Amino acid sequence: MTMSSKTLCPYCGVGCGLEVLPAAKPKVQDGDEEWVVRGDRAHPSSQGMVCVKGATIAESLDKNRLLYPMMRDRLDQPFQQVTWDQALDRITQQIQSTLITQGPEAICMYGSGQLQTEDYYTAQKLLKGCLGTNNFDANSRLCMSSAVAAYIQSFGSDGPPCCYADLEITDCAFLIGTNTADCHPIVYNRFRKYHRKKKGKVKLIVVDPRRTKTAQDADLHLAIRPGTDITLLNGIAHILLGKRWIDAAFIDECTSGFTDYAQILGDYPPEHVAKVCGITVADLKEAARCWGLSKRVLSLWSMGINQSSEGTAKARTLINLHLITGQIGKPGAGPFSLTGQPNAMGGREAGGLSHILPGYRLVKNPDHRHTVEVAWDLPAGSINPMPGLAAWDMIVGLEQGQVGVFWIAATNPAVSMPDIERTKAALRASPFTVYQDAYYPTETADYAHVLLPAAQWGEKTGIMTNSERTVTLCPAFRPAPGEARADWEIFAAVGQRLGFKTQFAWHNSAAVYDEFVRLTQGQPCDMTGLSHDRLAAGPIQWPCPQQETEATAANKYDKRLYTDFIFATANGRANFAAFHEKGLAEPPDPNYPFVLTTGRLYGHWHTQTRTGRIEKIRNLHPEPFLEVHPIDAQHLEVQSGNWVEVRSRRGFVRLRIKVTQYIRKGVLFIPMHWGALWADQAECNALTHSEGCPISLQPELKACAVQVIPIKSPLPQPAQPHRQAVPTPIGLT
Ligand SMILES: Nc1nc2c(c(=O)[nH]1)N[C@H]1C(S)=C(S)[C@@H](COP(=O)(O)OP(=O)(O)OC[C@H]3O[C@@H](n4cnc5c(=O)[nH]c(N)nc54)[C@H](O)[C@@H]3O)O[C@H]1N2
Ligand SMILES: Nc1nc2c(c(=O)[nH]1)N[C@H]1C(S)=C(S)[C@@H](COP(=O)(O)OP(=O)(O)OC[C@H]3O[C@@H](n4cnc5c(=O)[nH]c(N)nc54)[C@H](O)[C@@H]3O)O[C@H]1N2
Ligand code: SF4
Ligand SMILES: [Mo]
Repeated sequence: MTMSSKTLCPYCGVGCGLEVLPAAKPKVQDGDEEWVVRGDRAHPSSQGMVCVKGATIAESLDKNRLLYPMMRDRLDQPFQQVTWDQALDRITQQIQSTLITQGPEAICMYGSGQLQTEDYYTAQKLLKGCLGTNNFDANSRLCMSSAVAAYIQSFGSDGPPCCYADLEITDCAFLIGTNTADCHPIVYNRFRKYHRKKKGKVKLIVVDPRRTKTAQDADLHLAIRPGTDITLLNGIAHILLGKRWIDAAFIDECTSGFTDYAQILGDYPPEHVAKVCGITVADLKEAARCWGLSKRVLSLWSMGINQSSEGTAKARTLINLHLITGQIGKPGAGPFSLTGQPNAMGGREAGGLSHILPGYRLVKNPDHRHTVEVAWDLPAGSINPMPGLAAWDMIVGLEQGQVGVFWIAATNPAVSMPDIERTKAALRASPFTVYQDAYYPTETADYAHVLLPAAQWGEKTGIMTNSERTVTLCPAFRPAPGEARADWEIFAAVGQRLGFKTQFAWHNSAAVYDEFVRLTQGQPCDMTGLSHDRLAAGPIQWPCPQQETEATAANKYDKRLYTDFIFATANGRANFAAFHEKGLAEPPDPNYPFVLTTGRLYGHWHTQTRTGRIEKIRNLHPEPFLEVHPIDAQHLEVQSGNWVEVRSRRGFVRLRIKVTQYIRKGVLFIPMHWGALWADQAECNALTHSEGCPISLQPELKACAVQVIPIKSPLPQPAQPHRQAVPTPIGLT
């Protein structure tokens, strides 16, 4: 009998340990569950817990998989099944001809925090090293890039400084722009148990325009107007400064820029702040009191902060509160950005955005480029000194005919990008799109010239790092279906065909990982003590330098960064930032009077490629909807269940409404999970815009201006089962 395998859940950035066993009952038909999944009690991050997504993952593994490479010349043609050699030759030729006609800048790859570290690393070597273009970006640009930019600017380096153990020792958890209960359920469970046990003694503050499941448990819920976070945070700091609830010694010895910051705080008296944010002065003061008087304050944040036209400024302004109070580098305290995807952290380590390089290095830094070029055995100057195109800039590049090869892996941009009609038009204009995914159909497959079947979780061996820097080996426990291959193998095969034989000579992913960790030596994310072999014995948290191999054998999983209060900046001090709020990129006006926000539901994962194929989860969230406050519903003369059309300047959707007290008046919410494959005209990104943060280039997916029009005749078919039937491509049997 096959033994159980220990691995990591391939959904969210909590990174729960899973144990996978072969099912006792034999498989009767395709799609039947072959595997039993349960929580791994030995995993330090999750301690045996799992949520509904992790628990049901096995049901999706064999449904609607992409099995063979397929190709076509034009998007209006059907796909033809081809061999791997044919597909890889075609891609190689297109890269070679594009290099000649348009140069390296016309080659783009758009990847994902769902790739494993080895996949990410191989792609960086291919694009940034061998091809000489930094045009590798990932869906993390829509997700984590504001947090990355804020950490780099405030502390001198990326890297969340906290760990999950902090959830169980803090005196005050400040959750801002995060619906942790639904989106990081096991992180939330760990805190909630502790919060209940310490009733009254430990505070939970939640800042969110919606009264989410997370906000419902809060001691204090600040339901601020969308986009007013900076005003709120500066308002809290104003009170802290006034009351002298600050750590003057820490400010003096460990930070820079306090004077400028203190000066702008003068503009944030409580009455003004309460008015702008739409909260009471008493609640604002209570929040400041918790920050000022709690011994340990831990803040958690995710998309309500990052997905904003001032995302970096928001995150830095939150970090300011930790600096002014000295709440960092000690147990139970610090600014903790929760990563969304299972290996968004690994992507950052491997250099998986267009401005960074492996080992937390920067494209713009000549020493960093040199180190990487030497490690890759490439001539000096191979790596371009300028950052490449960020996610949305690739769409603009397609529109302008500047892209000759667009290679997409492990993401579904025809649903998840902002301003989706514009995105789709750009994809239609692409001369050559390669789409590498595990499933078929997906919305993005419609826009591909070449489809490459990817082996997914459980079918390839690789590494993922979770939000608290814990690194887990995810071994293959089942064969890949059809001809699917690991992403890194596909990238390496193209690299070899392009003539880079020695650069891509690895025989397995363990060798890829060994090469990658060498590039982390001496960096904040030093992982030179890690290898597949070592991680086979269990997960390990970084930093883990080679010389610490013995010490980390007794790893307690509560490593923190900056415990010596020396930061990764040139002078060792953390930087304050002085930002005023600029407001939403598209504020409401008389024509478009509502602010629409978008986000997630507990059961579904993003664009439903997996969760839409799991019955239990479909039953949990059967169809898309629009949340409306009762007063707004009254003005619109609509009730729960009525149909409405929601329009922005870019597009429209048609949905049923759900009237709820749990949203601010004037604010609406649509879940992001329903793309064209799963419902008619319910894609929330038909409405969103592409304006982003000027520093992190992360789009403001959390707010756009819309109008609502009741419609009389209900539309046919939201999530219809017929949509899940797979159209059989020509040549596929
Ligand atoms: N169930 C489930 N879990 C997931 C995922 C999933 O698809 N499904 N995806 C994973 C990924 S990749 C990510 S990035 C994370 C995202 O995790 P979260 O960030 O927790 O999820 P979201 O629902 O996108 O947004 C969080 C909250 O931001 C609030 N918000 C909107 N505008 C503002 C604002 O201006 N200020 C403040 N303070 N709050 C605002 C919204 O009301 C929403 O409740 O979840 C991860 N976990
Ligand atoms: N309006 C709005 N839009 C949003 C957001 C929002 O809050 N609001 N959130 C944004 C954020 S934070 C994120 S992270 C994105 C997520 O958006 P996407 O990345 O587009 O969403 P997923 O559905 O997770 O797509 C992942 C794809 O990878 C495939 N896959 C899984 N494993 C593998 C593998 O090992 N190899 C390969 N090659 N493929 C694999 C899956 O089949 C799936 O098609 O959406 C963004 N878009
Ligand atoms: S909390 Fe996240 S990592 Fe844990 S089981 Fe759920 S989806 Fe998977
Ligand atoms: Mo994300």
